This record gives sequence, C-alpha cells and structure tokens, in this order.
Amino acid sequence: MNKTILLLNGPNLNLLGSREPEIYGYDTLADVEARCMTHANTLGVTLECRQTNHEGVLVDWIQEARGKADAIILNAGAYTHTSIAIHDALKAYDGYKMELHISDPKQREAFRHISYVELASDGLIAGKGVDGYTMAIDAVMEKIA
Ligand code: CA2
Repeated sequence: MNKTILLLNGPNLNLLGSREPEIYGYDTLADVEARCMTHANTLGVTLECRQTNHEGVLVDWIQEARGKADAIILNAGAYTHTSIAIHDALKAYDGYKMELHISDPKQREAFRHISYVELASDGLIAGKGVDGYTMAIDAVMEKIA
C-alpha cells in the first residue's frame, strides 16, 4: 500500500534562507521542500508539504490527518516550546509522529529546552541542519513501510 507522509512547518520557517544562515543554512523552504519531494518520489511515498505561521492552522492540519496520513513530520518552530494545543492534537493523531528541528533546541537558549511536541511524538531529529528533513523521511519510512 502506498504510504502518505504530511510534512508540516510552523512559524517563521517561511523565512528560511533569508536570515541567520549560521543557524538555519542558506536553503529556502521551497528548496528544502523540493528536495523532500524528490526524495519521497525515489522512495515511492506520497509527501504533502505545508507551512503556516498560525498555531490553530497546525492544530487543524494535524486533526485532518487522522485516518488519512500514515505519518506526520512536524517542525513546529517556536510553538514547539509553548503549544499544549499542538501537543493535544498530536496525542489524538493515530499515525507515526516525528518531531523535527534544523538546529538542536536543547543546545540553545533555556526557553527552547522544553518541547511539548516531543512529549507527544514517536521520534526526534534535531541539529542536522536542513538535511534533517530527508533524514526524517527515511526514519519515518523505516517505521511505517
Ligand atoms: O531549529 C528549528 O528547526 C526550530 O524549530 C526553528 C524555530 C525555533 O523557534 C525552534 O526553537 C527551533 C525558529 C524558526 C525560524 O526560522 C527562521 C529561519 C530563517 C530566518 C529567520 C527565522
């Protein structure tokens, strides 16, 4: 059966490639998503990529994925460290859940050390730069294929 993965990016990740390249690199989100789509095609998995700056939209998308997507890869951006609503939505999602970060928040400011996403996820990839995106697809496929 063909598998479906939903790749969700949260607030400010639409700015990738425009600022703080020492942390986030030089690729734009469009570059990263295009690489992920090519990688997914190679693996024969359906990938849908979305980005929003709005917490409630992320909650809606996670809810809508129930019974439709086999896995969610989520870089919730700063909502990672604040959003019990996203935590609760992930808890209600029955597929595989991978938390993803470009940087390693645990090595940064103390306010990034708590992750409400981690507490509701099955796996974590962090600190691998934007390469972490395709690594996350591979890691998820190992679990759901
Ligand atoms: O490392 C990550 O992927 C983060 O999720 C990125 C978030 C940050 O709040 C998390 O603690 C860790 C921030 C995303 C902002 O991305 C930008 C990229 C380029 C320029 C400005 C912001």
